[in-house]
Formats: sequence, C-alpha cells, structure tokens
Amino acid sequence: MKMIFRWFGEHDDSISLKEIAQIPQVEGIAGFLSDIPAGAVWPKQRIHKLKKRVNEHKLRLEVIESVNIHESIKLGSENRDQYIENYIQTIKNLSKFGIKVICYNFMPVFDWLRSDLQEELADGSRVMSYDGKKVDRVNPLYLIEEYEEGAQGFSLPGWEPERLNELENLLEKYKVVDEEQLFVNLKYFLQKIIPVCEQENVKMAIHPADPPWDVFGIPRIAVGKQNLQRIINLVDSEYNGLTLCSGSLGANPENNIPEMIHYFGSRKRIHFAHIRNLKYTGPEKFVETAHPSSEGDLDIYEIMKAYHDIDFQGYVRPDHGRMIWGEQGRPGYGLYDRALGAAYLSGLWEAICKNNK
Ligand code: DNO
Repeated sequence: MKMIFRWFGEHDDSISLKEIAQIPQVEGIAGFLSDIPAGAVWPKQRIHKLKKRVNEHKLRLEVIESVNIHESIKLGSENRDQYIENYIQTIKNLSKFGIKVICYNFMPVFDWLRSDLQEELADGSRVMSYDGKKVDRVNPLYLIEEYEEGAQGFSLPGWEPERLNELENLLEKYKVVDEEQLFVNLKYFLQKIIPVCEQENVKMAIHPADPPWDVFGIPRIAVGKQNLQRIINLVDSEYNGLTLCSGSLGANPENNIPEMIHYFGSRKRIHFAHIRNLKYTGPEKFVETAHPSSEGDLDIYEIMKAYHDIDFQGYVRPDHGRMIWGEQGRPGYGLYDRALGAAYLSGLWEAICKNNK
C-alpha cells in the first residue's frame, strides 16, 4: 500500500507540498493540472514541471486525479473521436513521466455533489453533507448562479467551470442518454484507450458516482458492485480498473465495502483506494465524518483489513476531512483532518500487518 495525498496544484490548493511532505507515511501526491480543460491534451512540459516540483519535496507523482472526460465521449457524440485521440495522447505523455494510475469518472455533467459544504457538528467542526430531499427541490440550472455567487448553500467544489457554461445545453442532450447508453459509450472509450494503457503501463481507475445514485434525473452507472463488475468486463484487462472510494459507494448502505474490496481486489482491479467515513442520517441523507470507525457508520478497520487480505499494492489516500482548528480552505480538502486520517490509516495498517505476520 502506498499512502498519497491529493494536491490540486500551487494555484488551486492552500496546502503546500512542504506541508504534505511533513505528514508521516505520505509518500506522494495525486496530482492535477486544474487549468487544462476536459478534452485537451496535457502538454509534456507541464507534466514535467509538476513532477519536478513534487520530487523536489521527496514526494512521488505516480497518480493523476483526474484526467477528466469530455462530455462528447460520455454522450457518444459524433465528434468524440477527436477527444479520445487527445486522451490517448495525454496517456502517452503522462506515461513518459512515470505516471502509473489515472483516476477518472464517467458521471454525466455533475461530478460529486453535496447539499451543504459546511454543516456544523456538535464539536464545532464543519463537514459536508447530503440530503436527497434538498437536492430534489433544486433546479440544476440555478446551480450556475449559486456557483457564481460563491455558493453558500449548494455548491460545486472541484468542478471545472467550463462544465457549467454549457449546462443548459448539456442537460438537454442527456435527455436521450439512459444507463444502457452510458455503458455503450464507456465501452467505446475503453476499447480505444485500454490497448494504449497496456502499452504505456498506465492503469485506468474509474471513480464511483458520488453519491451513488442518479441526480437530477441523469443516470450514473458506477454505483454498486453489479455495475462495477459490468464496467471492468467492458474490456477485460487489468488496466481497466477502479478507484474504490469507500465514502462514495458507502453512501448507499447496501454497498458492502469490505466485500467489494475482496471481490475486485482479488481480481487485481483496484488501483487506487479513497478512504473516508460517513454517518447515515436518513434515506439518501448523510454527513461526512472524521476517518475513525468510531466516528461514522463505516468500519474502517474492516476496510483496511480487506486491503491487507488482498495484498493491496496500489495507492491509497485519506479522503474528505472535516474543517477543524480554525482552518479555512477547500471543503473536504483541508490539511489537518486529512493528515489525521492519513496517520490513522497508517496506524491501522501497521497493526494489521504486524498481527498477520
Ligand atoms: C471528490 C473526488 C472526486 C474525484 C473525481 C474523479 O472528492 O473524489 O472529485 O476526484 O470524481 O474523477
């Protein structure tokens, strides 16, 4: 298991590489070039520069989160081949600089979604939460205005602004794309890129839908075991794998995370593990919590144990943290609580390894 930390880059992250390098056991980062729009080629010089900077702090850059997929690919539009060609070029460029895993998602239009970014818990910490009833009342088109205002209530953290410019148009186009069509479009994409990934030794790791159900009536496919099985079988290659995100999948209590780790891990399809905890507060309703099992409804010990059982050699990162100790920053992605999370996960891992020698 290799512990890494998500970093959005100098201009988009309040946390420095120096601070990340001071977290015990953290060996590297999951990097991103936030200004490159979905669909464009990642230039070699930019990847080189990022890699150099990361390495100067004795951290590794072997994972990218994410190289985003252009909507034309998800929609299966006529012009998708050009964007797929660009994606292939990006894979080749990343491979030249030692990138081993690309995390991506196939969620139409919206990436992850929360109804509150700053819910205050009893101890005064702030977390992100989701309430399906609130989401159902929202017209997705109003999200643009909220985004422009800096959104207090609803917001779209981590989203690329260009997705929003096109929102109205996109929502119209998705009216004719159902779940089955999304599978077909994902297959088309994977069939073109996976042979290149095999040659370049870069593993693709699809991130589950977050939350793992349809939002605003738009289908999402990476939601549970059965659909993930289908996805890894669309192209039967180890290079077609998963980012197994405990918090995204875990938002549906029917998803048994340790069982999924055993199933997909023993088939060598988990390349990246995102670990976070949450508490169920009702149907399609939850709050995110600190990482320890005692804080939420997921048993993080059992999750780490499952990774140990499958002899997990991939990358892991602490996922969303709370805002604590007065920290201000990108919701879910502050320094302190994620660093506590990393230390907790490393502690569990050490104990599990020593007990199973
Ligand atoms: C949220 C993240 C996601 C993830 C993308 C992958 O915190 O886990 O935004 O990076 O869905 O493409």
